[in-house]
Amino acid sequence: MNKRISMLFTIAAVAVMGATLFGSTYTQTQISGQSIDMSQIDMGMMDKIRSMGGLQLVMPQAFAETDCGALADSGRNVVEFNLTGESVELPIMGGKTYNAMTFNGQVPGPTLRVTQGDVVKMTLTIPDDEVTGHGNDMHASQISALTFDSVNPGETSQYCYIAESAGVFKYHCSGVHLVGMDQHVFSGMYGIAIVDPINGYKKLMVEKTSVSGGEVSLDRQFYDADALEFTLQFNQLYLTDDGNYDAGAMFAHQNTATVINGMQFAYVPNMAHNLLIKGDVDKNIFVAQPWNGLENKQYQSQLLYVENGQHVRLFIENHGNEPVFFHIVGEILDRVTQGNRVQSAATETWLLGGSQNMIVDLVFDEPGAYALVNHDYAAIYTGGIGLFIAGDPFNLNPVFQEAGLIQAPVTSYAYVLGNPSDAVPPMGKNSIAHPAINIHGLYTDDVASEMATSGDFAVLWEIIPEVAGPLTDALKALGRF
Ligand SMILES: [Cu+2]
Repeated sequence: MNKRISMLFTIAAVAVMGATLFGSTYTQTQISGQSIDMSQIDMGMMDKIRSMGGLQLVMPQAFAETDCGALADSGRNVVEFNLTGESVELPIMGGKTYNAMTFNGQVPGPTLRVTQGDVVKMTLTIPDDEVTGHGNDMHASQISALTFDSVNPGETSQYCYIAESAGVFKYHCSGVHLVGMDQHVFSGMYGIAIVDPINGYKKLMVEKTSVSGGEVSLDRQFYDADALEFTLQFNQLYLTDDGNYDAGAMFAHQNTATVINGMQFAYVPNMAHNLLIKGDVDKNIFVAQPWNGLENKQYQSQLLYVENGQHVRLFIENHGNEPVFFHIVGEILDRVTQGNRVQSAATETWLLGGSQNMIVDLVFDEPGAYALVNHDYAAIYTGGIGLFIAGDPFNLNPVFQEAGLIQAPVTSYAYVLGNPSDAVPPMGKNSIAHPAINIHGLYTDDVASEMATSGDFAVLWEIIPEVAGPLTDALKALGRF
């Protein structure tokens, strides 16, 4: 470790310790800033607390509810969530790799999906040969922060909590007793938990207008709560040229890349799309296609396919140090929800600070390509962009039919090519199943080959070479090129 980096680590550690030590001072300041109206205080309650020995005695009782044994028999549904901390090498744009830290060999970590009121039994295992300890801080829980302390190599820890609040919640490594937390998170140790509302999601109302008898009037459209769902997790990379975490760059807020679900430009066209739309695998149809070729396997970029007139639900989390100005070029966000509360409707862009999330509901009315972006230009040009393709904007149904891939026209290309697995959450209370899911994401080869063996996913790097011939013939037969 060179001197500059080692000094920065010291500064990081001191900063974290400082925040921990002085946390109580901040709280004190905040409390003294408020005026307390004594007439509103329940004196009986105050006496009870005093007779119990003060607030400290009440607290352990509340935390005791998170005991795994007691919660297992509480009549609640128990969901097990098993994570393993693993340091691995993963690719970045430009044919290089970086030293990643992961939960279960993938970035982001697996998405946990539960229903409000479920018990989550979280088990974190750190293998013997892992180079460092790791912890896991689950934002969906409401338990003592001490629970999230790190686990040493060769050890396992477990805690349980009730997922009481609906919404999207981050989870992330807490470093080694908080030290290096920034390094572990920015190297890949983050993910989300989706907590579905116990009564399900709400119908979506979209305001439109219609014309009748020469008069324009409001025409509200209602969509069933069931939706086609995607997850989009924003973050940054702070890396040195040789792929190590650059703490100096992080402290200076000088990120080297913007990633969505762990990758820069993960959801842009690839050579198969070039072939279908331009008749040539080498003719790029988008300004940046860094993950173009089949040799990229699970890392080859893929597109996000939706139907027109379909209720689409996006679970979005900002894991990064920079704000996300979430916008979809060509669309309006029909509804924005945080927690289980609607924050906005018919809005163009919604701001997410660090470790903040939202659920966006929308409907794509017109066939076309729609770019989802962090509308910070520095973020867009460093990888914070992806494409939704709605309906059949490139008139490919005749091509797919001619090539014998489908019998009848399809309402989205997902029926032929599937949607990328890293953007598809587990099925929940009001999920519409994706027609097909392909293997895509910042996975280790072990994880990708396990997925391929399961038979649940389309392995496009094996399928595309088989259908490239028939597709080329179909394009020629239809006189496209
Ligand atoms: Cu870690």
